Amino acid sequence: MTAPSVPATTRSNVRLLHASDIHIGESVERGDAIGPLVDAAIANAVDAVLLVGDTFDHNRVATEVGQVLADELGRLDVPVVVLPGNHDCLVPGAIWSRVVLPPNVHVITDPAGGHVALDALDLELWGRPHPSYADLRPFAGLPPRGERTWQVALAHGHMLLGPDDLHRAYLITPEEIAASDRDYVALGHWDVARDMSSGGVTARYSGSASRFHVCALVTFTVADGGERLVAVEQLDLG
Ligand SMILES: [Mn+2]
Repeated sequence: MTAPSVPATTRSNVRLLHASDIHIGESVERGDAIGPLVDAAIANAVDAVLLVGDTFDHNRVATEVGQVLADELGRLDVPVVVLPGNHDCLVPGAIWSRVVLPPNVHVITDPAGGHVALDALDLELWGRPHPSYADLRPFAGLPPRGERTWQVALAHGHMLLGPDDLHRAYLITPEEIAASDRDYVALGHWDVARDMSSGGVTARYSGSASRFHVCALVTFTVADGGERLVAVEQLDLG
């Protein structure tokens, strides 16, 4: 995770909370089940929160339940970037389209992949949301690295680690992570937290915030020499 030149004006430290697979509507029913995650984001003074898919278990979740979750996210005074997963995909009538989102919440909706730029953090995020229940390759169409110092990709899918994975949907390969040229790849879809770094690119499944009560705390630092440093630790939500 090194790069030769970083502008002197760059913020020296950016902290992200990365979570996924909360599955509200299945393992947990209430929209305020996201409360501990919001509390952890506040307690750790993170600069942004990433929700990398399957925040909701299905699109039949009652609008009122979804609104409680949206309102909980509105307690944060930092941006929240949401990538819809295969369970909460963007079909007509999707739960994400039925709630009123607070202004700090950004849902990536472009089926070809969309950017969120957070200028105050000198950070740019890209992700390809699940537009339907059909198969897709989450890294398809990943554009080249952008201009901002910190570049993150969000991807909700299944890591192809061996022949047994070939029949799975939503495949992501270690080669795609290695070639992504991102500072961090925030993964969702697996419930178990797992490091998926490849080819010098830091990548991780955060683990399910509801089933295993974990998430990832990601810290970006610009070293004195100008290198971009990425540190990831697991955060226990209790
Ligand atoms: Mn999933």
